[in-house]
Formats: sequence, structure tokens, C-alpha cells
Amino acid sequence: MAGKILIIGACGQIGTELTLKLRNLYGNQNVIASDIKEGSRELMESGPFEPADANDARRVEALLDQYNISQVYLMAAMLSATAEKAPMKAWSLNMDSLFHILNFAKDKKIEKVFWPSSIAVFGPTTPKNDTPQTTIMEPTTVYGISKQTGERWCEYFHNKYGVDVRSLRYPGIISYKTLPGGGTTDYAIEIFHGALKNNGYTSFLAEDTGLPMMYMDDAIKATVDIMEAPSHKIRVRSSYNLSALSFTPKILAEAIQKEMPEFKIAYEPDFRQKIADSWPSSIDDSEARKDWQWKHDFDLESLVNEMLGGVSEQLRAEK
Ligand code: AKB
Repeated sequence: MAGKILIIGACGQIGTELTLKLRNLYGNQNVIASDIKEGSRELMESGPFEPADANDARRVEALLDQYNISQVYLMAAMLSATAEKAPMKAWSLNMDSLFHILNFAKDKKIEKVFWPSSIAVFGPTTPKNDTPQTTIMEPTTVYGISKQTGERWCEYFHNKYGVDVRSLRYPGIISYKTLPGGGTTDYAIEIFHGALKNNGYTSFLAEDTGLPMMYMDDAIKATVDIMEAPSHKIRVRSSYNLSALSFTPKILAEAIQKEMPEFKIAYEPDFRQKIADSWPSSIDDSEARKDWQWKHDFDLESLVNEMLGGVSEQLRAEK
């Protein structure tokens, strides 16, 4: 690798595990973490960290120069539920930060960009099951509108200026190392904390709300794989559909009950129900599987086992 890697938004749910994985693959000193706030001890102690606001183009440019950065992973974003409470702020964070990076890549300051999109690009008029790569997209959340717009700009910068930008439409990502912040799919993480702390959980989504989901290790594998694939294999320059599992709160609760028969679930849907109802239940990701051989490893049973094991260990360590 010619230059180093900069991860913007490195202390968030996906950023944390992505940074650790990339440090493991490419060497601790070659992967620079940055965020507005500090992250976990493991992240802060394993390699360089630079405080930076994703929207501060001058600060980001200074980091590109200081570290001779050739690849940027732009992970900073305001997620669906939080964004509905501050639409303009969400728009500014999600869009301006992307424009800065695309323009740096256009000016050849960086060679390769990863930018995450989401299943939120789809809306109520999209086919709900096995949602195809190319289909109707009329998102109704500000987060979804920002991701849909970002996809169009990524494709534009690739077609017009040859920018090597790669992107995935992440489903709900399930993990225990760092908590997510303000997503609609977060119930599927909270449920494990509820189960292990209180033997129960009240879901903010209704029992039959099916959504596409994925265990963190698969999401990280997909991110590394798409970035390592030869450029000619990346035929989709907006963003790839990406899928592993689909389940409802009821199905997830039953899978937890197999391991913890005393676990109880209740349902009190709130404003996030409407967001979830506007998204697909399952995704057709055959383009990613065909173009760069994407394949997931974790099924529902292994996801539940990993989460119960990981969260229990964390709770033990906190005592
Ligand atoms: C959210 O719920 O907002 C995110 C997402 C699906 O992009 N997890």
C-alpha cells in the first residue's frame, strides 16, 4: 500500500471495529483513526488518533498531508432516528463531509474512498421483499434522502472524474463492542443487553417488523473485500446491495429464548416503527456476490451466540 489509511468517524459502532481490523491487516501505524470524540481504550491505544470534525475540510486536508493518506473511509454520519430530530444538521453532516472527500479524491489528493450507504435509500414504494439492486427509490427519512443523494454523487464523481469510490448499502449491523447511536435497527442490539441485564426487553418495533440485518464481522469483511477488489470488478459505483439475514423482533426473541428460556419480550412501537415500515424486509445482493464474490458467514444462531457471549463478557468486566 503506497500511502496510509484515514478513518473519519473511527469511534462509532462500525468505525471502531473497522479501524481495529485495518490495523491488524495493514499495521497499526498505517491506519489513522479520527473522530470528534475519543473512542474505546483498545482503539486509542492501538495506533494514531487525531481529533477532527468530519465537516472541517481544512482539518481533514491537513491530516491527508501530514500522514500521506491514500485511502479514506468516511464513516461519520447521523443515523435514521436521530436524523429525524435534527434534519438540517443531519443533512449537513452526511452530505458536506462526503463532498469534501470526493473533491479531495477528484484533485488526486487521495486514491480510494469508502463511503457507507444504507437500506434507508429505499422507501415505501420500493418492492419490500428481495429488493433488487436497481429499483424504485423514494426514501422518506432525511437519513435515507442523504444516503440516496450521496450515492448519486459518488457515481457522478466516478463517471465524470474517475474517482475510485466504493460503497455498500449496509443493513442493520449487530455488534457488542461499541454501541450504535440513533438507528432504527438498534433494537436488535438493545435486546441482548436487556436479556442479560433484566431477562426482558421492550421493543420499540412491532413483533412482525422484518428488516435486513448482519453481524458486524460480516459487515467488516464486506468492507475490506470491496476495497481490496480490483477496480474493474466494481461495476456499481453508486452503492451495492448487501445482505446476510432478515428477521423480526419476534424471531430474534425466540432465538434468544432458545438459549435463555426465561427471557421475556414486550412491544411498544414508537416513531421508529414508521421508519422501519418504509424499509425493505429483505435484500437481493446477487450483484455484490457476482462482482466481487461477497459471501456472509453468520446466520441467526451464530449471531445470537456471539452476541450473548460478547455482552455477558462485557457485563462481567464492568462489575
Ligand atoms: C439505522 O437504523 O439508521 C442504520 C441503518 C440501517 O443504516 N442502522
